Amino acid sequence: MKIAITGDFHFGFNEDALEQARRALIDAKGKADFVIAAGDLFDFRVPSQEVVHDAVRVFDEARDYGDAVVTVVDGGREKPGPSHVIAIYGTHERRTKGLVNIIEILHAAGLLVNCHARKVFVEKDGERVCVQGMGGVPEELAGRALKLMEYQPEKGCFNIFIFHQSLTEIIPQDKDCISMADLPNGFDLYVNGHIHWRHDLTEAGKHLLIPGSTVVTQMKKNEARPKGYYLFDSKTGNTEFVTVPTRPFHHQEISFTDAGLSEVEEKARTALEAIAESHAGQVPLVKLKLTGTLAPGLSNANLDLSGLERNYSESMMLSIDRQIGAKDLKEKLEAVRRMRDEKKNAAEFGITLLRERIAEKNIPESQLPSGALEPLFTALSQSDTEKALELLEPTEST
Ligand SMILES: [Mn+2]
Repeated sequence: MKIAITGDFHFGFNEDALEQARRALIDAKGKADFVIAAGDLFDFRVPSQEVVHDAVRVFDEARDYGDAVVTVVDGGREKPGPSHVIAIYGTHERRTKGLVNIIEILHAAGLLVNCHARKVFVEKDGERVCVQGMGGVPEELAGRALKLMEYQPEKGCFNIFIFHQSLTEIIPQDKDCISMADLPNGFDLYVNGHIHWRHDLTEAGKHLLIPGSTVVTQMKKNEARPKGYYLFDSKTGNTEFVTVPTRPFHHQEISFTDAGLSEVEEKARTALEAIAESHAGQVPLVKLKLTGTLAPGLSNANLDLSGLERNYSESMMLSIDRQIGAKDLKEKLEAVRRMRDEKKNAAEFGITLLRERIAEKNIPESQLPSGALEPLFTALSQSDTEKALELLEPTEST
């Protein structure tokens, strides 16, 4: 059978999420016999009714992929599966025990099949595929949860295991997560969500596909590769990545050494101009990362790029990451160590950082509430912006 492997739609994240996932699901019609969606189909634990409404329409449109027969084994009983989309919930939809998640609601509504802790069989032309899966859990619990669930492949089937976790093989800096060795043995294919850029790898005899997200959520360099879904053939093992048109994403880094302010602005403008030209008629996502050092005496606070941002506000969705002139990592670590040595608590540390940021912005002392940095910090840390504004503009309060 042909299987479309996708996930991380993040419905509700932005205006692109729904349309780009829909394109993938509709594109797979006529190519795949059924679909696997590996979690994080929604961006929120409790999505708004508008997002749910849009999602219901998409899953309704994507219910039927042809004549493969889906059977769900639930509590020992076999039931016909109402959809060719077989999903799990991810870390974004997961809710605490006793509360119902949106993937389970859609399962109950017959709009998809939630295979978390259920066996799902798909049959066509004498071939049988068995799909099992585990919804997303906190990383530190994943290893134990996998053992407790005692997943076993089914005899006489092509066995697929779906999960939604980080993996040491791909994110080595993630110390709490599982590795390929922790996955249940004996499955013919493993599918993981969670990681937003695609992977096709075989490790310790386990073939793993990670389709990546259908929407850019973090503007990281890794996400600049084309988005889409895997089309996997269970008979031949053939794997193909099918690209789906998505909003273009550019990640560009420009590095400077002892640069003047106009040099930075000019180079940034030239780069943005080239990107805008190459996407005429489109509105690409653009992350411009400025790194390196400014000329002595200049700091990040002297660099005003608001004009540049205004100029390109219509032709792109621009985010400028100003790491230029920033203290190097060594100095930052040193600052943290100093704080620790001085036994400052998190609040004091926060106030110190706020004081430093205010100094960087060149806000005159006279405009600051005297001795009121602590209440200001408290208001900001509690997201009480009204109180914070009141503290910053004491004369306007009546
Ligand atoms: Mn995700």
